[in-house]
Amino acid sequence: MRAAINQFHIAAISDYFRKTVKREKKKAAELPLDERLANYIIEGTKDGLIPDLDLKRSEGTAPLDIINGPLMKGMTEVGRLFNANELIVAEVLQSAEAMKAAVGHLEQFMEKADTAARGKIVLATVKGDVHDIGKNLVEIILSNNGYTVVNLGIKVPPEDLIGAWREHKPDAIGLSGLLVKSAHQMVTTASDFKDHGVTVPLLVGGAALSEKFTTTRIGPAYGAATFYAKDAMTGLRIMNELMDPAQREIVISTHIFTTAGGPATDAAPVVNLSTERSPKVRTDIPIPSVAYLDRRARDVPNLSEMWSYINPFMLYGRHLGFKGNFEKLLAERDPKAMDLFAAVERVKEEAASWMKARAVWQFFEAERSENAIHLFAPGAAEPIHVFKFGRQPMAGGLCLSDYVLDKKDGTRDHLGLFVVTAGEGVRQRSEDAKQRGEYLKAHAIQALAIETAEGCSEWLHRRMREDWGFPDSPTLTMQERFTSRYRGKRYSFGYPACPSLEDQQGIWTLLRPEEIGVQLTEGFMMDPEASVSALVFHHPDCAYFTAGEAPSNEAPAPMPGDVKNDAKVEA
Ligand code: B1M
Repeated sequence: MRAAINQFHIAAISDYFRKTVKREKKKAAELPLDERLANYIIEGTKDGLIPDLDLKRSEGTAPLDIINGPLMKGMTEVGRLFNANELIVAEVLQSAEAMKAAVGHLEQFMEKADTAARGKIVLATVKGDVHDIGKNLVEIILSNNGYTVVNLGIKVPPEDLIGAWREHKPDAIGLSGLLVKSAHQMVTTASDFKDHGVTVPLLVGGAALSEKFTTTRIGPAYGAATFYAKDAMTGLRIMNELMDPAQREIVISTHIFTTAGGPATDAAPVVNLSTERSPKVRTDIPIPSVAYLDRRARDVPNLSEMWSYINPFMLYGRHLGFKGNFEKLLAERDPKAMDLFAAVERVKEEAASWMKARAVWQFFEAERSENAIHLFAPGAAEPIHVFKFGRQPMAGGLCLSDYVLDKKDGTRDHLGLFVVTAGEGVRQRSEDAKQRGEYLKAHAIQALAIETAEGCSEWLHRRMREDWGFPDSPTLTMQERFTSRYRGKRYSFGYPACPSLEDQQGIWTLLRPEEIGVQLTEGFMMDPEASVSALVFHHPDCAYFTAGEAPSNEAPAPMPGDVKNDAKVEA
C-alpha cells in the first residue's frame, strides 16, 4: 500500500509531537546529572541542557572535564547506537547539534589554553570534484567528537593540500570525492604527498571509492598509512584509533600498502569491436515525431511539483538514513518517520522561498553510425556533434547507438539531451546553517537540493515523453516511474552504459548549460553539485547495461560497474 505523503500527515505529526515530547522530558529529569548530560547528546535535545551544564559547573567540575566526561560519553554512545542501526544519520546530526551547543556554552568558562581537541585533520574534496555533502557530514561528526577539522572545501589541488599540511601540522589528512575520476585523482594526490615528504595517516572516502582501490592503488602511491572510510562514522573510528597511543602503532603498521594493483596488472579494457546493432533491439517500429527541435531553457517554477517527483527512498533513506519503507511507516505514524518528515517539511518551507530548479533541454535529429550517434541541426547534412559509445562485451551486446532507428523515408530519428540543476545558493546556505550549529538543516538542505535535481530529471523526462507523443499511462505510479517503467530510458554520462565523463563536453557544446548556472569543471563534473545531465532515448527496448570501452575514445578511468547504481571503482 503506497500512501502519498499529504496535509493529513502534517496535522497528525503536530498532534504526535505535542504528546511525545512531554513524555520524554518527564523521564530524563529522573536521571542523575551526569547521565542527564549524556542523555541530552544521545537524544539530540537542548531543552534543559544549559541549566544542567551550569549546575555541573557549580559543583566545581571544570568545563573541559564536563566535555571529556559525560558529554563525550554521550557522543560515544551515539556512535555505538548508529553502528547498531538504532540511530539514523538525521538523529546523529541532532546529537552533534546538542554537543555543539554544550561546547559552545562551556567555552566561555574555559582558559584559552584549555582545548578539548583530541587531534586535528585537514579535510578536502579533491581537484576537479565539486561534491561536499559527504565531506561535510564527516566534518560535522569529527568536529563534534573532539577533533579540529580544517575543511579546505572542494576542487582542492594537491599543492594546496600540501600547503595546509605545512601550515596546520594535522594528525591526518582526509580526501573526499564522488566519482571514479576522483578516486584516480586521489592516487595522483597521494603520490604528490609522498614526493613532498607528507607521511601523516591518509583517510579517503567517497561514493565510487572502494577498499580494494584504496589498498591497491592509493595506498601504494602514498607509501604511508592509508585508510578507506566507507562512511563518516568509520572516519571517526579510524581517527579515534590513530589518536589512541595504545592502538596507534598497530593500526598504522597494518595500513601501509606497498604492492600496487592496477595499471601493471590492469586487465586490458574490454573493447567489443562489433558494430552490429544488437538483435535485442527491434528496428520495425515507427519513428515518433517530436513536438519541437529548438533549445528550451526554463526556471521550473513549481518546486512542490518537483518535490512530488522525489524518490522518498533516496531523500529519507539514502541521505537522511531512515531504515525501512518511509512512506508506509509514515502512514502508520512511526515516530522516527514523523520526526524526519517534520524536519524535512521545515527545510522545504524555507527552501520554497529561494531554491531554484532550472532545466535546459533539446531534441536533436539523430542518425546511428555503427557505435556512434550523429546529431544534426534540423535538416542539416553534416552532423553538429558525434557521440561514440562502447558496446557490451558479448555476442549481440548492446550499445546506446542501437536505440537510434535508421532514417525512414527521409525522416531521421531523434535523441533528447538535458541538464537540470537545483544547486544555486545551496552550498552557502548549507554552510551558514552548519556554522550556526544547525547540522540537520545544513545536511537536509544539500540532500533536498540533490534530490530536487533528481526529481527535476524525472519531471523533465516525463515531459519529454509527452512532447515525443508517448505520454505515460494515467495509471503509472510515481514508484513505477522511479524504476523507469515507461517507454524509453535516460542515460547519464559516467554511468555504466556511457562511462566516459569527458563526453559531458559534447552536452555543454550543444546545450550551453552555463546559461542555467551549471559549469563543467576540469574533471568534467558539474558545478553546482546538485546537477544532473542525461541522454534521452525513446526506443521501447531500452535497457540499462554495462558497456565495454568505446573504441577510439581515449580510455576513460577503468569502470567495472553493474547496471544499477552501485558502480564502485576496482583496482
Ligand atoms: Co551520482 N554518481 N552522479 N549523483 N550518484 C554515483 C557516484 C555513481 C557511482 C552512480 C553509478 O554509476 N552507478 C556514478 C559515478 C560513476 C563514475 O564515477 N563514473 C555517478 C554519476 C556518474 C553521476 C553524474 C556524473 C551523472 C550525470 O548527471 N551525468 C552526476 C555528477 C554530478 C555533478 O557532477 N555535479 C551525478 C549526480 C548525482 C546527484 C547530484 C543526483 C546525486 C548526489 C551526489 C552526491 O552525493 N553528492 C548522486 C547520487 C546520490 C549518487 C549515488 C546514488 C549515491 C551517492 C551518495 O550516497 N551520496 C552514487 C551511486 C552509489 O554510490 N551508490 C552515484 C551521499 C553522500 C553523503 O555520500 O559522498 O559517499 P558520500 O560520502 C560518504 C562516504 O563516502 C564517506 O562518508 C560520507 C558520509 O557518510 N566519505 C568520507 C566521503 N568522503 C569522506 C572523507 C573522509 C572520510 C569518509 O575523510 C576523513
